[in-house]
Amino acid sequence: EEKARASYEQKLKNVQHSVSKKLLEIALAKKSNLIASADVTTTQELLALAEKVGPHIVALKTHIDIITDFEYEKTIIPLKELSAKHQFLLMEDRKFADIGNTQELQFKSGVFKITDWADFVTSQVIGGFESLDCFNNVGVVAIVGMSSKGTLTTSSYREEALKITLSHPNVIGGVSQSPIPEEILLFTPGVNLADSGDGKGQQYNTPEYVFKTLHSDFIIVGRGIYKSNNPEEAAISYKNEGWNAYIKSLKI
Ligand code: 5IU
Repeated sequence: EEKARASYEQKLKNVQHSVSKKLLEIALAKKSNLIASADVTTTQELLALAEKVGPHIVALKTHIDIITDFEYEKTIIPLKELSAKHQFLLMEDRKFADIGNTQELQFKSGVFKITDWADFVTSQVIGGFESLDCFNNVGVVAIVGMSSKGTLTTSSYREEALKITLSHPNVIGGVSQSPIPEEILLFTPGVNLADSGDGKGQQYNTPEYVFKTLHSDFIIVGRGIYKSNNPEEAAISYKNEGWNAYIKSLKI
């Protein structure tokens, strides 16, 4: 069952998409496979978190529609500056789930104008292959499997979702709690060192488990970092745990 995983260097040689390359380059440069999920609700908290954890992460994952006081100029412009200053990418976890035309409007219009600032976005693939065509200026992380209790992403759903994930040129990887083919990147949320769940259906694993068993490429950590008394220290500890677990998983 246990087999050595592909290294970031090996993946870097094989990936085609520019966003996949950037993520792997940042991972190697920072010795980090950590994506911080910034599930905070004000611009001030978002920017403060980005400033603190920025140096230690490969990407900051946002839910931009939960920011109460969102203003493009006050929220996005400084966030972009922090991403350049600390060298991390912006991952908007929008989880698009509609027909292509509607997803395109949600991606390009409204107040958020995700197309103008996100480096990569998450999308369901339930709308079929062509629903992903509109994301041709960013990378897409396809939702293959969810971390929550009772999710409908059964093995037969995941198998079909993977067909789209592997064949669409805009897709750089998948979110899943199961292993996926090595040619794309695996992003795994539901990672926490202190808790096993949140009482609302979330289920947590450790970095050790996700690298060893799933051969994940990137761990996504939300409350483990932003709810911590010291988010910077927490980010450093998830970064180190994640990196050590990755190194170990190379040697199995
Ligand atoms: N997220 C999950 N599980 C999933 C998918 C997305 O937790 O299967 I798809 C998101 C939700 C939240 C973050 O933004 O990842 C995890 O946050 P916590 O570490 O606070 O649970």
